[in-house]
Amino acid sequence: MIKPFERPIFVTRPALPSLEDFKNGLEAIWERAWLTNNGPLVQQFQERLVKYCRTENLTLFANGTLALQIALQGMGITGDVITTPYTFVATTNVLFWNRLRPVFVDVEPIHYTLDPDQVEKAITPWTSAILAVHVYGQPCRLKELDCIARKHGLKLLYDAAHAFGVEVDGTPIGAFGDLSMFSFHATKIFHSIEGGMVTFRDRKLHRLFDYLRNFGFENEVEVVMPGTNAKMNEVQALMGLLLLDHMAEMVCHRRRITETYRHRLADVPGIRMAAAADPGVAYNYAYVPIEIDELLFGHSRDDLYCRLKEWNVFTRRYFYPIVPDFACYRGMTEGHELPLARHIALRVLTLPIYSDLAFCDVERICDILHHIQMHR
Ligand code: T4K
Repeated sequence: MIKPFERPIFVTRPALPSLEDFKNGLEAIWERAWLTNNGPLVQQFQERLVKYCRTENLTLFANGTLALQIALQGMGITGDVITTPYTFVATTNVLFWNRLRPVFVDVEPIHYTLDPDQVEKAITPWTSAILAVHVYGQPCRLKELDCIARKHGLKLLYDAAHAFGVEVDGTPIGAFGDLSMFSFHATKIFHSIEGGMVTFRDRKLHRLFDYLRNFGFENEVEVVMPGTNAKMNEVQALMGLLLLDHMAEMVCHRRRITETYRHRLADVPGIRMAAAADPGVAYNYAYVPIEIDELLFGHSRDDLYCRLKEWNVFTRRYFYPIVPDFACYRGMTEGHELPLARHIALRVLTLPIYSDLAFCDVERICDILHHIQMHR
């Protein structure tokens, strides 16, 4: 007899370092009484990330949204930006904040990332950039997007919010395109409570981003451009530093969770796990998306989402609705029908995965899914 969980099982829970280590770090912060404005821990975090990401061209921010918003501004992107409708709304919001026009084109059905063929068809004289998303941490079709961007002289930016730690043929994912943004939000595989980072090709952007995230200050008496405040603080950096040591083991645990789901759900009619990573990709197992086929499963995706709550399992419909269906973006699809993005958004459910999710809990979630399917 399967029982509902005694406590809620959320789609994710933040990874946490040992409280002892965090307290020690806080004590040191207290002694220094240095909390923000490029403090020693932020500098140390930056240095550690330079090694981890294997690039000097990297800037830290208060969160991923501000990181991408400032990146677009700093790179001088104007006009139209071709982007994906299948993402978290922040990807599109940052375009709006830069007075850029999002041109939504459809996604491909394997990893749900921007479809390069659709991108090429949508290019006009007003297009200045492509903003693609490594959805659930799965790399976009990098070579094709790179070719298109070069051929048409467009900037290529990646929202890599989900993709920290991913490598393709031994190259860190942040090395592709002109710039990549990573989110270090508490719900991400790796985090600094809130936080964000960009990695970029053009090293001149370094100084620019430093100005833009710190009011445009050159020194105490000079402001060289109208910047904003998007600095990471010391407590954020402390969390990031402590978790970075555990990155490999966190990825390993998540890989085993994903394999358990894949194995246990293989024979449930109407449930299809999203495709595994392509050969050559070292994946970070950021999310566990499944697709529900209502006819075979016997319940719609939304019905399953509600039923799971009765068992105390809180999955998420990332990403439903698609961005152009939000009130503020409605009517902006201009002839691009987006059938695949809509189809996927109605079928995908992301299952719980996090660092301290026990394997017996994963087994129980699978038992519940079997049970719901059998009692249609
Ligand atoms: N681009 C993409 C593609 C993104 O996915 C995101 C963020 C961004 C850009 C922007 O990056 P940031 O500016 O956030 O750095 C969450 C996150 O808040 C958001 O960061 C993330 N994407 C998005 C996919 O997921 P919500 O609205 O689903 O969060 P929330 O509060 O409902 O949390 C989800 C679950 O996590 C909860 O059911 C419980 C659990 N949780 C959450 C928090 C905050 C905890 O257990 N503890 C916690 O502290 O957006």
